[in-house]
Amino acid sequence: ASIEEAQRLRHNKHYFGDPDHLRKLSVVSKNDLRVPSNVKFRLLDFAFDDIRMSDDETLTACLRMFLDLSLVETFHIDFDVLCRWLLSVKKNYRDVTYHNWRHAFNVGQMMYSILHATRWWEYLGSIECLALMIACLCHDLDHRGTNNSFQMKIHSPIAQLYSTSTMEHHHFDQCLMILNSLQLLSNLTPEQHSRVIRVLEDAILATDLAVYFKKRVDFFKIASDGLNWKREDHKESVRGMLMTVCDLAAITKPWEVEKRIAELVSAEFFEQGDLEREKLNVTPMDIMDRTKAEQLPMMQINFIDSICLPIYEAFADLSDSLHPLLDGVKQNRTHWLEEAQRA
Ligand code: 5BB
Ligand code: ZN
Repeated sequence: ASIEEAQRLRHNKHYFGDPDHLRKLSVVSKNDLRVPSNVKFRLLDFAFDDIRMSDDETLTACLRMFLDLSLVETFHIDFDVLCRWLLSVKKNYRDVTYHNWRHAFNVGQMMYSILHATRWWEYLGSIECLALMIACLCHDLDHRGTNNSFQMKIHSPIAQLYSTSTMEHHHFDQCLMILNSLQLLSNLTPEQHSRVIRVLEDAILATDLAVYFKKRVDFFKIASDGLNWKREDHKESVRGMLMTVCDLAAITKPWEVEKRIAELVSAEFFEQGDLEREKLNVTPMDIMDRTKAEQLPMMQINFIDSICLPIYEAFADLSDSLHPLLDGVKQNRTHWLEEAQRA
């Protein structure tokens, strides 16, 4: 790339993609013969694991998912723009221990595989599916590896802007900025565009666990009384809960994967705990206190019982195809129990 081009790119706040890199991705033409099929990366597999994939492969996998859901076609999304947008999204994740691009990518893959397995994309509608896929890839943008209460404690400007769902509002802001600067949705009608943004906002805000606790009561009622796909309030509830299901899906994975990811979650919590001790002179809560690392198995069991089992159970009731997720949670519970007893 020429020096001018490099400078131009550096001055564009939200596009950080290396142009050669982009070219490599976008040689993939409209008929998409060069985007590996979903079979190659096992993208439809609930047990999907990204560990052996390169960063480039995660990006082409995203292209594959968007193509496969017919989103590129349906919304006349320019292929080069989609490539640039994906590069920008990836670049706007920080290199933190857990809440990084790989986490976002895994959440997107989980949404894609659930939409397929359940065939719910037919009921949800294409606008909603587009919004959900964008939401998954963007839902933790610019995460700093610290939670909402930490933003409050350090009086971060974001916490002054948003007193509840602090980081989630910020992730949504970042998402909008990148969407707008890359013009990903420029070929949508104004009505489609505003609908995508509405659904997107709900979906990203739904990834705040506090919101999940508030909204899950209604969802459990819908799941037990019967979901009616004609009702907008039912669909809205399902979309929010789907975001949580995808966000927490590490807990459904084969034990080796779950073990590895739980270590990452734990390490990031400990890093916040260290900051709280060193910079704020406060005693961190147990989950963030590395002197209490031996409690991890019991914490995971508590996490499974109070947060995960209820929601994966409700989804297994809504669709038989989602039973494997519930089975995965139960298997991991058994493993964590063994670990707890070993100690
Ligand atoms: C979660 C809610 N929090 C405010 C207090 C702690 N709890 S918890 O007791 O259910 C808990 C969850 C305790 C420890 C945990 O991990 C220790 C390594 C977890 C936990 N959370 N375990 C996991 O495997 C995963 Br995945 C998660 C989710 C981490 C992301 C936190 C942000 C959630 C957004 C939906
Ligand atoms: Zn997340």
